Amino acid sequence: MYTQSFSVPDGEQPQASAATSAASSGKVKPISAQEVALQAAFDARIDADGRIEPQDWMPEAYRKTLVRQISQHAHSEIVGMLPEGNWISRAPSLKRKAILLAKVQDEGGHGLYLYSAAETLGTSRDQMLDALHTGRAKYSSIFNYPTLTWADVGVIGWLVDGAAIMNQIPLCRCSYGPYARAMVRVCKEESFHQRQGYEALLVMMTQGTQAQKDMVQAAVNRWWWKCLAMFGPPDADSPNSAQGMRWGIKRISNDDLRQKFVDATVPQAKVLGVTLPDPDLKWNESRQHHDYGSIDWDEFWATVNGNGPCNKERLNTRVKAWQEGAWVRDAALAHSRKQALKHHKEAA
Ligand code: BYC
Repeated sequence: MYTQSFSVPDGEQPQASAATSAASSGKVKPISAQEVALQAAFDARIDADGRIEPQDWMPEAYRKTLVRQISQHAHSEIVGMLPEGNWISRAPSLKRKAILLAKVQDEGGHGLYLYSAAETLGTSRDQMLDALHTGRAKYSSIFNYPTLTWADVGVIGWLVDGAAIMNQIPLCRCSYGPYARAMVRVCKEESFHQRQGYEALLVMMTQGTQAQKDMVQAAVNRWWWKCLAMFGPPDADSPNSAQGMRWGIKRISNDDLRQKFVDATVPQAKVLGVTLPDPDLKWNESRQHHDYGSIDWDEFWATVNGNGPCNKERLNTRVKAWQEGAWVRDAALAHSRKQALKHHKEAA
């Protein structure tokens, strides 16, 4: 049984649970037999690894967790357009420019699928974007670092998208239907993103000048540790993991995904001819995994909490785009009102 409703991380009281709920007055309010039955049906479906759909009853804590995770994921996609967008006008060839344009556009599309999935939980897109613009919502730490050279674009594809795929493949089996279905398409596109990044780096490493090879290595050095941190805090310090796993939202823990990513990336780095910047990185025969060094969690939390190198720039860019796009939203709404009126008149 998943009587998880009492463990909402921020202490907010769920609206319904399988037991009793404490009202703010301090009195214990018994919940109805109907609510108990609904919770039991929900738990049974989760136990059976079934899907929860928008019209189904769900505990408020489950809904809230999904809105948090899906909206943060959506924000990450649209903020994630910025570091690479920085290089569209400076891509080294028409081919690279076309590929990068398509990739950045895909990220925008991912944001839209994900906002739509979150909207099915009863939160509006305006509410979610307001949370982003006012700094109340998180987005992935990784997008608060600058893209200093063209090699950063390749490394983002290889490592950042590689980490994203590792994290997102299990989300295709998430218990919430709209999120799981959105992730199927997102993962297909992420796979193309990862390959284009790897291929761009491979060309530089096999056909490039020494200066280009050095540029790739420098970019790998800058991004490697940030990519490991992207999977989130260690399991022991991850307040949301246990509950997310019990609900079938998360399927593999932060540390296990990080380990899978390291194991998958080491042979790719070898083929590429780059060194991963970790003297402690080595194969551990008894664990059948690679050991790796310590991640700087202080730096991670500083970045998550708004003090990374590009946090302010990223947020200001999003707020400016939202403000400058107001006329487009107004025009689209006016057009849709006109269309509705026209159809109404034609039907009359
Ligand atoms: N950055 O208890 P935990 C992409 C927060 S898009 C910032 O482990 P949870 C791409 C976490 O939110 C990549 N914050 O949480 C796009 C929580 O804070 P709150 C985005 C992080 O939810 C464009 C607190 O730390 N992917 O790849 O169980 C171009 C404690 O963590 C981070 C997704 O969003 C972080 N890295 O697990 C290219 C995937 N890590 O919310 C590429 C969906 C943790 O309690 N999300 N935090 O205030 C997830 O899988 C999970 O939400 C996470 C965190 C693994 C990220």
